[in-house]
Amino acid sequence: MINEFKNKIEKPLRQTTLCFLVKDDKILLAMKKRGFGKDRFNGVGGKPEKDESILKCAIREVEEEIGVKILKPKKVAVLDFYFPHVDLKEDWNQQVLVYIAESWDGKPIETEEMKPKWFNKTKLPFAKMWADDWIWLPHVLANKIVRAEFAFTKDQKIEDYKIKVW
Ligand code: 6U4
Repeated sequence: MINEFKNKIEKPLRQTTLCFLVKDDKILLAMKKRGFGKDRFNGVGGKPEKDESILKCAIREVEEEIGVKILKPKKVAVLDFYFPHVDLKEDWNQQVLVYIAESWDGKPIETEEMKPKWFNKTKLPFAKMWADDWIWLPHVLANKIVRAEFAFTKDQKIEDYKIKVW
């Protein structure tokens, strides 16, 4: 299923970023207030500006969306998301580079885009998150590296996936 759809996509997936702040047994998620993924808890991120590196994008997005400057973010996962039921022109298919930051300057604040909230790592609100998160996020929180691909149904449930964990 994923391979069949992949063959129809002629250009590389566009990349976006997703960053989680982690402190001891806590992880910071943020409620997305608008745009793609609205009304879900997620890490913080978005798309790069023209000619911006993906790492710079990760740092900028966290600063813009929750007001903190992350220090030494660590890349922990690469996730390809495919939406076979959405017109290619909508450009929903994307490769998300996931980062964890364990140190930062400032205190997370609510902005027009996101409302941050701390959760216990073992009590994540998966019912209010993207349908893929329960599959890969626990590995990342257990200090593993993840490479995965997901295809979504029309109503954004998981249709198919592959995951490799190191
Ligand atoms: P901006 O640039 O912030 O105005 P917006 O439409 O708000 O655009 P976008 O496209 O920049 O959002 O970022 C999408 C965000 O959602 C990225 O942080 C990656 C994340 N994301 C996308 N699909 C996801 C999925 N299936 N599971 C997940 N995060 C996903 O956990």
